[in-house]
Formats: sequence, C-alpha cells, structure tokens
Amino acid sequence: MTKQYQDLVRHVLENGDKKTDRTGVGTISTFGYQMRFDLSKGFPLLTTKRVPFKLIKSELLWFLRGDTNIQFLLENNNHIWDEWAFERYVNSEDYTGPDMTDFGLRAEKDPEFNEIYSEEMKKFQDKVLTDDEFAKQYGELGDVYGKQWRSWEKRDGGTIDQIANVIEQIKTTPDSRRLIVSAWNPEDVPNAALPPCHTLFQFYVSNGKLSCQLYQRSADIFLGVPFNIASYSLLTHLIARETGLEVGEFVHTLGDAHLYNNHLEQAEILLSREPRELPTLHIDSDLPIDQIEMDAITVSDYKPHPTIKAPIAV
Ligand code: DHF
Ligand code: TMP
Repeated sequence: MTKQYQDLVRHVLENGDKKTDRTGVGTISTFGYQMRFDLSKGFPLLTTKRVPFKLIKSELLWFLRGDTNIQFLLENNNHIWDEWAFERYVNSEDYTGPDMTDFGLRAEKDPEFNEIYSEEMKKFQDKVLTDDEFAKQYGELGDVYGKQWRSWEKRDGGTIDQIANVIEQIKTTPDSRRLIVSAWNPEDVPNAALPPCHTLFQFYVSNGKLSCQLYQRSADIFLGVPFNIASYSLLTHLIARETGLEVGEFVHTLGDAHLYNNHLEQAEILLSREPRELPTLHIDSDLPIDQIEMDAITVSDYKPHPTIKAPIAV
C-alpha cells in the first residue's frame, strides 16, 4: 500500500504541471490516476508518516450519523474541519473581531497575525462546544457528506438515505451495477463550505467479497489522500460486516491530483523512508453502522515512521 502511495507522490513530483489554485498556495498537479488496495492484505494506513487513525474514525462516524456540524468533531478532539466553519463565521455579520481575510495564507506568513488568528480560532471552538445556539448557526458546514449520504433532498420534498439504500441493495441484488452513492449535487455546490472532494463511490460484489471504488475530483496528496484511503477502506470494512461479505479491494481514482508547493520538502522526506508492515483493523461491535461506538474500532500493529507536519491550504 505504502509503495503505491509513494509511487503516486513520485509520479506527481516527476510529471506534475505548475498550477495556481483557489487557495493561493499553488500546486504541481496531474490529472487522472488510479491506485488499488487489496484490503485482505492489511489495513491501508500509511507507514512512512504517522496518520492519526482516531481522526479518520471520528470523521467517518460523523458522516455516517448524517451529521454536518463540527460540534461532534470538536467533542471528539477532531479539528480537521475547523477552518471551513470558521471561515463562514468570520465572513458573517455576527463576527466583530479583527479582520480575518485570507487567514490561512496570512497565518502561515505572519507570526504576529498567527497569534491573533489562533486566539480567535480558540474562542470560536469554545463557543461551538459550549453554546448550542451558536453551534447550530456557525458549526454547520452545510450540504457536505453527512447530509448528502443520509438525507439527500428530493426536489418534490422528502429525503433519500443513500447509505441505507446501498446496504439494502448489496444484500438483495449484489450483482447490481448501480451500487452508487453520490455526494455531488450541482444544485447544492454553492451551499457547501467545501464542495465534496470525494464525489461519488460505487460498490461491487464478486466471490463473496465487497469492493469499493471512489472517484475523488480533487486530491491533496500529502494531507488529504492518506486520510481518504483509510477512511474509504474503513467504510468498505464496515459495510462488508453489515452485509455479511468479506472485503475485496479499495480502488482509488483521482481527478486533479496535486502536491501543494509548501508540501514538497515533506514529500521528499516521506519518499526517503522505507515502507513498513501494514496494521490490522478490528471492529468489535454488533451495532448497526451509524451507531458503532468509537472505541469498538481499532488498529493493531501500526508502527509508522514519525509524523511530518504540513500546513493545510484553506
Ligand atoms: N483542504 C485541503 N487543502 N486539503 C485537504 O486535505 C482538506 N481536507 C479536509 C478539508 N479541507 C481540506 C478534510 N480532511 C487534515 C487531514 C484531512 C482533512 C483535513 C485536515 C490534516 O490537517 N491532517 C494532519 C493532522 C491534523 C491534526 O492532527 O489535527 C496530518 O498531518 O495528517
Ligand atoms: P478545491 O475545492 O478547490 O478542490 O479544494 C479542496 C482541497 O481539499 C483540495 O486540495 C483537495 C483537498 N481535499 C482532499 O484531498 N481530501 C478531502 O477529503 C477533502 C475534503 C479535501
């Protein structure tokens, strides 16, 4: 697994074109790439840097609960979505603090601003955690995964639970070629804090094994992709367990696959490291997929190289 990921990093370093991007950071980028992970050969959690599995788990359980409010994530010490909720808040009329225009870029470049920003962010997090009314308004990310997966809005009213439907279809018509969950609704794109990066996924059953393929329109190779691989592999395990199947492959198809310009040194460090044995996943629960307890999901024998820090482009 780690080798396939390292090959992707190398591919983009060697063949990527320079591109500007929405965040102002700039990337090197290629278009169209595919990786395949055999889930029976260990759990694909990157070993050439430590990837925080706890955060992947709480984010996936958050999606599966149909939740789109970062309050749940903060309660689980998960801060991976904070910037996108914060951005909505500082752009609203209720925000009266110091100017936060382009806070992501400025916090990187200007230590003095970074201090002011960190303080405002801390206040924001505390408020989302302790003030339910505030959380309802500004912890909300809008039409992101939880909403699209569990309560897709129909144009004639009512909602569609795509996860429940796909589980039912896998059980009753496993040979179906329509085992699809889509997060991309063009009508909702303007209302999402960040339009879905993992756009659409499809399941496939053969020889008693469940496989999953994800089409990811935009892929931050250093920060997002290791999370995305582990998250969809975990989802495949959870759905296989729910439908009485073994796990097959996770196929990861990328659209714009990019390395941000401020991740290039980190990428070189990663490439210099020797891949290690993959960990094993354990799911110890009889509860249905959206009620599984956080502690029931664990990985054992995960012995990665140390963390490599990298700034996230907002
Ligand atoms: N924006 C960008 N530019 N790239 C992303 O990957 C991304 N991902 C989002 C939201 N917006 C995004 C949601 N997923 C991290 C990983 C995944 C993620 C968001 C953030 C991240 O920062 N990972 C750090 C550890 C963070 C921590 O410990 O809190 C890492 O080193 O993996
Ligand atoms: P974009 O909407 O302009 O494509 O920016 C989204 C960025 O976030 C892009 O760098 C891809 C990255 N990303 C991931 O790689 N994986 C994810 O799961 C998410 C949410 C974002």
